[in-house]
Amino acid sequence: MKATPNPLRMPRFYLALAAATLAAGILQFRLGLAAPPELLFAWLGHLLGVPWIFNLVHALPWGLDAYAKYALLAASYLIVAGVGALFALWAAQRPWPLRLAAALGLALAGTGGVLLPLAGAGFFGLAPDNYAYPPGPALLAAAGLAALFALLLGGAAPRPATDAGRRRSLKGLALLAAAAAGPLRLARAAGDLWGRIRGLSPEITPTEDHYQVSKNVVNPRLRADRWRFEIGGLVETPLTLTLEDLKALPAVERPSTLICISNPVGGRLVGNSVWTGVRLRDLLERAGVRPEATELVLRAADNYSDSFPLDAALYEETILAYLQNGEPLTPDHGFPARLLVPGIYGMKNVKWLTRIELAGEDYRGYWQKRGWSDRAVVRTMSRIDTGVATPTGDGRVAIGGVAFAGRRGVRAVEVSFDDGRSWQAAELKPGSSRITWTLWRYLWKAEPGTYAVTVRAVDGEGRTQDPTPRPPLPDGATGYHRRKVRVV
Ligand SMILES: Nc1nc2c(c(=O)[nH]1)N[C@H]1C(S)=C(S)[C@@H](COP(=O)(O)O)O[C@H]1N2
Ligand SMILES: [Mo]
Repeated sequence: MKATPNPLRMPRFYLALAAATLAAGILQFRLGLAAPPELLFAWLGHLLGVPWIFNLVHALPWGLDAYAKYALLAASYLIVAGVGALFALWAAQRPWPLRLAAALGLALAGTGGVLLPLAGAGFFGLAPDNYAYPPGPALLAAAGLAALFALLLGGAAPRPATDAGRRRSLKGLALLAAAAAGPLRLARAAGDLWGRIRGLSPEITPTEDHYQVSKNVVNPRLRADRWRFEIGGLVETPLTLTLEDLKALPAVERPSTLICISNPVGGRLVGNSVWTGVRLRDLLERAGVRPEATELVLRAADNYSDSFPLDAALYEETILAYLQNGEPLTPDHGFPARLLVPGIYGMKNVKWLTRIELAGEDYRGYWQKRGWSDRAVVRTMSRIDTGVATPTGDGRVAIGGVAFAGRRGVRAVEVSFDDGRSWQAAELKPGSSRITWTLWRYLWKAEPGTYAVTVRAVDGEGRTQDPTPRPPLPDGATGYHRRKVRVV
């Protein structure tokens, strides 16, 4: 009897795994088809509940919380690979028709036979109407993947991996890691003091540094030529616009600050970009809002939905934006168009927007059904950006950060070196608007050492930031940011 070849030592096995993973990735990233692992994690999330996930993610140190989703995605691909490996162990010795049949069965059972009906029944915490899982393409894709996998897998005699081969793949991995590390930041050129304070956020956040949040493990990628935007519900004339139509309308351009309701005190889920788009009230005027309408329901291509009151829609600053910092929106920031409603937390700034409905009653959106605030008015926040003070050249040192108060504007920022017993006024960078954050700095003559600094802001209505520590869920975090700052 022949010795059983170990598939783990067959180059074809790894080729098959790589091909399957690549194909699954293409399906997910290009076609927006959810892979079974995404459903699995959506289901785990549903079981755990939002507060749990939230606490777990925010317990991660060193800013890793921002990458939690990618870790999940990586884990889900490992699961795909693991199932594939088990199958491979079994299949290596079988004739190819059997191999193919088994692979097809596995793939169809995984996607079509088990997961699709469960997803459709809302089993993954995804109501059927808020999750698009097109069965046709998904089944075809699963079958294609399985066939590829089964065909690539079999036949070849085991060939022991050589050291040279192993070294090659290590080198490949290192190259991949280097590429993933991304472009090196250019050192900030020395300029005026605002620009020289090390660690201080720039006034305008470059798009690649702007935080991203969405409910999706993998975000939708929409085609500009197929995108349609509709206004319906309680209007006189329902409206449908293409991207071209939208771009042909008079546009406004202005910086505006976006903050996620899940941003913890001192957190980085806040950014300030220049957005260009069409005033929502101009669009609503064209459609003719009926007097019974009180609320807007916004729907997006990822089957996300949210709502806000009609008066917020009529703010002069509320726009349907298609440019961020002068460039078309990136896919992750909502290409081709997203809503910006200043003063209301990020979740109501719907990305990949496809439809707005005027309604006469309150509507609970995706996050409201999961326990988050419905009013979602931005609370006053302030943050210390600098971990090390910057010498100013005249014997003093400078620290700084940002402060934001939704649509109320920032009137003052104060810092304390004695845990809030006494407060000193910080300087505000001139030129910020009511709907953007304000950069602040504080200069003093300091001996080398470590200082515990606390910051607080006063909003445009004269109200001091809320000092009570509260977690982000359900209404947004409160409490003062306190941070150790070194003077060297
Ligand atoms: N369609 C859609 N829009 C969405 C979301 C989403 O998951 N789907 N997430 C919201 C949340 S919670 C936030 S904080 C903002 C983040 O926008 P950004 O990624 O451009 O910073 O988008 C909002 N818009
Ligand atoms: Mo958010």
